[in-house]
Order: sequence, then C-alpha cells, then structure tokens
Amino acid sequence: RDATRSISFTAFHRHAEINAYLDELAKAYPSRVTVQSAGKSYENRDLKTITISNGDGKSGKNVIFLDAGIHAREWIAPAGALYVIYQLVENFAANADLLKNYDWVILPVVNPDGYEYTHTSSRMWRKTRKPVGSSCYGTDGNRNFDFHWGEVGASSFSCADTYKGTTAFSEPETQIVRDLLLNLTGRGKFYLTLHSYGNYLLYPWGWTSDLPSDWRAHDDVAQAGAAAIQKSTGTKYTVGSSTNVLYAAAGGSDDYAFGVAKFPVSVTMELPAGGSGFNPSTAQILPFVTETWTGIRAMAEKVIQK
Ligand code: ING
Ligand code: ZN
Repeated sequence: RDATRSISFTAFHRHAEINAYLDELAKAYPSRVTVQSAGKSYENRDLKTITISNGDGKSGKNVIFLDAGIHAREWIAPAGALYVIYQLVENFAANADLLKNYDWVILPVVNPDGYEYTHTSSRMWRKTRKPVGSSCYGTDGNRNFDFHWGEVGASSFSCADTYKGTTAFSEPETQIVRDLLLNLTGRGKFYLTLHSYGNYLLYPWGWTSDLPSDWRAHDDVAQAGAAAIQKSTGTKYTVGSSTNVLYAAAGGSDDYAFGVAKFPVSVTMELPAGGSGFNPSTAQILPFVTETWTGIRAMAEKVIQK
C-alpha cells in the first residue's frame, strides 16, 4: 500500500501550514524525525528544520542538507522540499537506503517573510523583508553570503531585486543558513538548494568562471540527477557551473557551502516553470515535485556511493 500523505501537492501551502506539517511528522514519527526552530526571520517567523534519520539511534552520521525558498516567489521550490520530506518520512520503507548511513536535514522555507508576502501582497517578490534605509525593503538572500560577497552579479542599490545587503550576512535568514552549514562541516557531504526556474543543475563557482579543481565531484552528482530525470519524464536539465551555464553571481549559498562550510558537493537546482515562470498551476505541482524527487534521489544515491 502507498504511504498516506498528510500534506497535499495540489496547492501551494502557507508558511504556517508547512511548519504545522513538520510538527505533525515529529509527533507521528518520534523515533525518526526531529523538528527544531533554527531561529527567527526578521518578522519573527520560525525557520524550522526537520532532521530525518532511520531511527537506529546512531549519531554523527554523514548529512545531506537541503533548503528551499530563499527566493520568495519560487513557490515550486518549497513544494519540492516538502515532497522530499514526505518521501523520506511517510514513504520511509521505499527510501530506507537513503537513510542507512546518512541523516537528512531540511529547511523547506529559508525566507518565510518574503514567501508570505508573495501570498498576501506581491506575487513576484524575491527578497527578504527587512527594510533597508527608509525607502526600500529586502535583500537578495542568494547574494548575501560571505564568500567573495558583492564581487559580481549583485546590486548595491537597495531597491534592486539582486541587492547584496548592507553587509554580508546582514539578514537573520542567511545567518541561520550559515550557522546550520558551519555546524555540519565535516559531516555535511551534499548541499542542495532548490530554486526556480529554468531546469538547471548548477554548481560552483558563481563568483568566477574558473571551475573548482574538483568540479568533477559536483558534475558526477548533477549529471546523475539530470540523467535520471530525462529517463523518467524526458525533461532536460542543463548541468554546469553557475557562471558558465547561467550567469555570474557572488554571495550565493552554494558557493558558501562548498567554499567555506566545506561540503564536498554543492548544487543549486532550478526547477521547471511549466510555461508559467514562477507560477506553475496547482495541477503542475505533483508532476513537477515527483520529477524533481527522481533527480534528487539519483543525486543522493551518487553521493552516498562515494
Ligand atoms: N537563480 C539563481 C540566482 O540566485 C544562481 C541562480 C545560483 C546564480 C547560484 C549563481 C549562483 O540568481 C534564481 N532563479 O534565483
Ligand atoms: Zn532563486
């Protein structure tokens, strides 16, 4: 029998519903699930992480860290993270191989203030919501990490969508991701961050067109994801370094995870648009997140094999 799903993939859920789903899983599966607040957003929302294990009680395992929703309008990304959580927790029996020697830590909404703002006020908002000076709001979280911060592809103009922030880690939300990543240095073997849109599997660097010396480690994993997706649905993903296949942008979380927190594999996944940019129809959610899971599963298998 199929696992029962206690969250739907026929709607985009509000942040409070997402946090409630995590709490419900912690209650229903206490031996395999831990939910914690990693800190609060500028507007005081809890950034909850879910740590998923196989319940064997062993600590200090390797970790796969997944986040989504650093950009507010990219709604399919948190939906994708929720589907991963659903698979690993509620469909555990089919995915136990992914949890044997690894724990997963998932932060499904990095930027809840922006995410809520796209639901209530302005669908195309991208940034956080902390005011900058007196006239503009928000910083681009994916330009705010302290690794070659502000060197390329980021704006110094506080009203711009790619505003880098007043300083690196000016935002409570990026500080939270920083601390989660740094706490996992050594154990953290794979960092994956979900965005939309465009069907890309991107790896470092975003700050330079040079490739890291061990770019093949990232490429092997990303290519495995792209191949699995193409095999399952025919959807094509473009694989390469952010600078070389998309555009240069410094201060991204993937460069930080690899360059500073020393995750040996770090990937940004740009989910599909479905012909409607940041706003896929609700009927497209389940097909998209299912396909995305196929790719994530294949990437995780590759990491675990290494
Ligand atoms: N795209 C990413 C962005 O932050 C990216 C692409 C990721 C560029 C990492 C450089 C480094 O612009 C979206 N859709 O946000
Ligand atoms: Zn994005």
